[in-house]
Amino acid sequence: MNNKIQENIILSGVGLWTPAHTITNEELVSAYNAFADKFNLENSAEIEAGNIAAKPHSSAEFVEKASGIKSRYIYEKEGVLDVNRMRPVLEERADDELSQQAEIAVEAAKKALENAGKNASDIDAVIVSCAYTQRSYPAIAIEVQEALGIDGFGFDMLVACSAATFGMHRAYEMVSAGTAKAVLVINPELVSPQINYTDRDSHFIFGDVATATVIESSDTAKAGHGFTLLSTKAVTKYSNNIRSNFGYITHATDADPYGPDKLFHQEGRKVFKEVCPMAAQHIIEHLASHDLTPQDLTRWWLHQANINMNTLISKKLLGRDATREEAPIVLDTYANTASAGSVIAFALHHQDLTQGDYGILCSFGAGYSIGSLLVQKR
Ligand code: CO8
Repeated sequence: MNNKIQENIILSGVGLWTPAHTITNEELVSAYNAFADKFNLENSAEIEAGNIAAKPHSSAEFVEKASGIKSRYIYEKEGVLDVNRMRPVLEERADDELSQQAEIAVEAAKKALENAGKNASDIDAVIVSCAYTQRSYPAIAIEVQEALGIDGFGFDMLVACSAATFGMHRAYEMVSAGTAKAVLVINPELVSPQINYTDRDSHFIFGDVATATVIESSDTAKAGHGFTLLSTKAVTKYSNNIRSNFGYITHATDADPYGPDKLFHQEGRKVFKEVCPMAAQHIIEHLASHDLTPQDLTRWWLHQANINMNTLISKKLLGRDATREEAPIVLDTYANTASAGSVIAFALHHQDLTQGDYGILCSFGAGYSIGSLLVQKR
């Protein structure tokens, strides 16, 4: 089936907010290893009796080789490297203060508006789309709408790794249907509070960030600026291999609200094996619906979970390794930022494209969920 090609929906602005703090692999591993030693000492009798397993050391070399990650940005570093805490220290804010997530969303949104040449009065819908929201209601999007002075409406949506692309899909459809003229899609990925820094398998994977995009009609977009959003494609397939069970039900089940299963956990190997072929097939089908092949693309802004995944996917598509110019990598410094990875890659690596060049943004991961947007430089 050929995609209905839209020529009047424009991705006109992108914004990236990067936290001030960083944590290197070495810092993280050294804190984890100190924690493991302390745990093993405190539990030596139980470990010797074979009742619990000793915690093995993590290694900075393993992390870089297995994931491509060297460092990550973090909203609040205090507490994460403290062996007696192993989680960030965030203050509880009063109801009349801006929430942490709205704060970083506003920062990214302002940059996207500036990049698109828009004011708050030009926007009539706000979507906050990310892996977690820090509360259920009022929606973070409505708080951001208020903070920026935007009329119209806003809502939150959660689709884990594909929240950003799926949020942009909704904006595309709203502009296409005429229910909004210009939509701000924001991805405040404040994920560090959900990371189990005491789990060797996953303590290194994530970083915090916020990204935002403006999607509007060509009637209002600055002439020649931005990218025409040609079409979108999405697929989901249920999998328990990436999961977080944190939620409001815990209040009634009496389970530990912060137990290991309530935080991010995954079967990383299975995810790798199952998601890579799905993502490659998804992209091929999306391009084929436009009579395009992978060779016709100038740029691939891929999800940033693991460098080996991106290498494998681009190899399946191109029959060779993609160059860093073709498929930029940002996870070496940002780590996995949940749904924001492909948008960070787009924000940092799109300025050199010339009129008519094609590119694709594609997310893949938890759900499973895969979302892509085919764009063409105006
Ligand atoms: N240090 C040293 N050794 C280690 C470590 C470590 N930290 N961890 C594991 N090892 C050891 C293991 O014990 C194992 O040893 P042995 O062979 O003796 O048993 C060996 O290294 C290999 O272990 P793995 O098989 O686990 O390692 P992999 O090579 O598979 O690499 C990865 C692990 C990096 C996790 C890899 O499997 C991977 O990246 N998979 C894909 C993961 C992925 O994409 N996940 C999606 C993430 S979800 C998402 O993007 C958004 C979700 C929502 C946001 C949540 C925010 C909190």
